[in-house]
Amino acid sequence: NVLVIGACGQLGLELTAALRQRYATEAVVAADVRAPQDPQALAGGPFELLDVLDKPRLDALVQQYKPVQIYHLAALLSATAEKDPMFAWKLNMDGLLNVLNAAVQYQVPQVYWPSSIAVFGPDTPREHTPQLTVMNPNTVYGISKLAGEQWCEWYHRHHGLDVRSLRYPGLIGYKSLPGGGTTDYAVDIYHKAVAGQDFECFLKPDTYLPMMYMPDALKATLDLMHAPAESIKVRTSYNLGAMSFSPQEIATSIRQEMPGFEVSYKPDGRQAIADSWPASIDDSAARRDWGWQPEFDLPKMTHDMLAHLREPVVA
Ligand code: VAH
Repeated sequence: NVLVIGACGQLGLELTAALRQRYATEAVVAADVRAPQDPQALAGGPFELLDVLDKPRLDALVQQYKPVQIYHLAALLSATAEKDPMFAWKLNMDGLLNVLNAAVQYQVPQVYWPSSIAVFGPDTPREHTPQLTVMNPNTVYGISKLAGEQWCEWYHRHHGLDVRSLRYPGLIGYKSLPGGGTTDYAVDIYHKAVAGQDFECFLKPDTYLPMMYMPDALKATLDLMHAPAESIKVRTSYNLGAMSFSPQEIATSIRQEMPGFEVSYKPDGRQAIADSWPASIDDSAARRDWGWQPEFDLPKMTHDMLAHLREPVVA
């Protein structure tokens, strides 16, 4: 069995579907603190209500399903976390520690936990940000991800736990609506374009951020988790890149297919978060250790996103 915690989130919905394709649907247990909004989203496979802060409930599920892998995705993202720092720290940190302890206690062979480019801060080199560099995150989310990376490395060193992690860039997919992320303008912009609405962007037009199309993020996650343990040299979290673009570049790529699409810019508090993050990532360690290679660039992603969002919703 495989247990996905936070299965109803932006990444969770897609990763659960990808895991159910790769293994048997029945073998992938989706868990989240609330049932999915769209009952169809996780249909067909087992679903369990789980608040990852409820350690006895987590332990009971781990003992019941005896997972060979746990994907722990539940967290508050950057913008949301800034609005509720103490709960964000509790969920992001205690949630991770509950999972790491359960994995050691019940000998779970592998754990996956997502980190983020948010672990970098304003004094980190912004172009081709290295795997090892200055890291002074100034968001609650970034602080929790940096601390979480160090805990993962500690559990690997002290308990031999095979926990693996990726520093995701902004992730863009068509299966879920934008969440509380600073990069989520790049999800919302496609929904507005397909709905024939103009888009008001909460970042400046020339704000470059590292981004990745969801299929690439899913491929990277499964490639990492299936690489031989001896090839994994980074036990904090791997830098992972695919492309970087600005709001005006993604708007231009959409206009190639939708000429009349208009975008206005009204930066808000999320601009400061975006300005503290890198503009591009050096992911040579991931390419060296387990053969990382992205497939989607901006034109290819835009074409695929618009095609999927235009598909009539299957009733
Ligand atoms: C966020 N989408 O914006 C997430 C991600 C790198 C960004 O961590 O918070």
